[in-house]
Amino acid sequence: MLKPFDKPIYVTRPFLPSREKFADGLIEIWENKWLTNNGPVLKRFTEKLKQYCATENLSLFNNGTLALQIGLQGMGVSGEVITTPFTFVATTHALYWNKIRPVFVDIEPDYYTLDPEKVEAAITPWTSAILAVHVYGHPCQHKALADIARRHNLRLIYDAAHAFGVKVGGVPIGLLGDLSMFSFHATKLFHAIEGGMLIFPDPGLKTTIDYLKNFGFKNEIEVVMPGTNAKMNEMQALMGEMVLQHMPEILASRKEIYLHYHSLLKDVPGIKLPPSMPEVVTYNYAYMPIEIDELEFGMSRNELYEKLKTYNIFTRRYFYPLLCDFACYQNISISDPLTVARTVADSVLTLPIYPDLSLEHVECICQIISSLGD
Ligand code: T4K
Repeated sequence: MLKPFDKPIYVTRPFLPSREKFADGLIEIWENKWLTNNGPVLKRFTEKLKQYCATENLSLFNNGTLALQIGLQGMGVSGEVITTPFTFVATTHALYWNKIRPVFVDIEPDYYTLDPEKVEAAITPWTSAILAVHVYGHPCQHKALADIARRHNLRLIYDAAHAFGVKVGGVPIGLLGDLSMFSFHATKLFHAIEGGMLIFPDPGLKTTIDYLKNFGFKNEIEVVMPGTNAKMNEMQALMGEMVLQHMPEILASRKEIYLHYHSLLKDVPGIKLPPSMPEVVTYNYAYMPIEIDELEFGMSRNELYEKLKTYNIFTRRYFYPLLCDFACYQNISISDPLTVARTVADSVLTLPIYPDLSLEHVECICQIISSLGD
């Protein structure tokens, strides 16, 4: 039997900038005595993100969930929204808090993003938008979705929580659609401890979104809409600013790890890997999903997940169970059988991937996985 790891290997670990540099940044914040509410570090971070994301139209938040919730509210999305069940719960929660009915349709089997044909089939007179997810950073089929949205006069909204740094045809992914939300949570390849960002092509949306994240205040004495409190603070902005400087190394090391996994697992019977990305995509290697075929591999996904824990390897079943199977969404009626989504949710396992994970550790993880199969 192969030896367990001495220390736990988690599905992810946050990238941390130098502690000394972060401490220098804290001195600046201490001197400013400005901790939140559109402070100077946040303003500087915003300008750097505008450059990185190639847009003027963005707004920062304390987390991605509230960013998406406010984005939907700001755009006045209502009625029914067609969305995926194969995502993190926050995607649907953002609809719930806007009193929008989610209509779950299936995903496609290669990259696990919304199947455009299923989207079109689910449109009703009450549909107002499509909420698609670039799950694992895999870009959705944008052309097909945008075509459907245009023909049926629907808004096209992306949950791009996993997709920071992804480009399609050289264009940053946030520029696709009517609105994109990015999560800057500690578990993401780019993070601000916690945080979120909205990007939107309509500059007119900015004022509304900025009011909504600050209680609806227009000025000291006017509240023009029922907003909430979803502002990013100065410590978050400082972390984000520092991590942003390291994006090229973060992406390069994730790529190396991802490709190493692929080369070591591609011939293991019963393990399916996502196909290589289309040429036009610059990927961010956000997650390392594999699918387990129980018969061929000789062990179920759940058994493998449990067995790996005995080796001190903590993989995750992102995203199982399907969202529509959670108690709070179980009563929503669904017409689509969600065949692909169900199969993927029951067979997928996301393996550890983060910049500090050594290639030697990747080799050990793959040896252990291979040894557990038949
Ligand atoms: N849409 C999508 C598609 C999303 O995936 C998410 C978030 C959202 C929307 C909402 O965005 P936010 O509001 O979160 O900005 C994690 C994250 O909390 C969540 O942000 C993320 N998606 C989701 C996919 O994963 P958990 O419950 O799996 O995280 P947790 O705490 O179990 O962490 C996973 C592992 O990461 C740990 O076992 C160890 C490691 N870890 C984690 C933290 C927080 C660290 O090493 N250090 C840390 O500080 O949800």
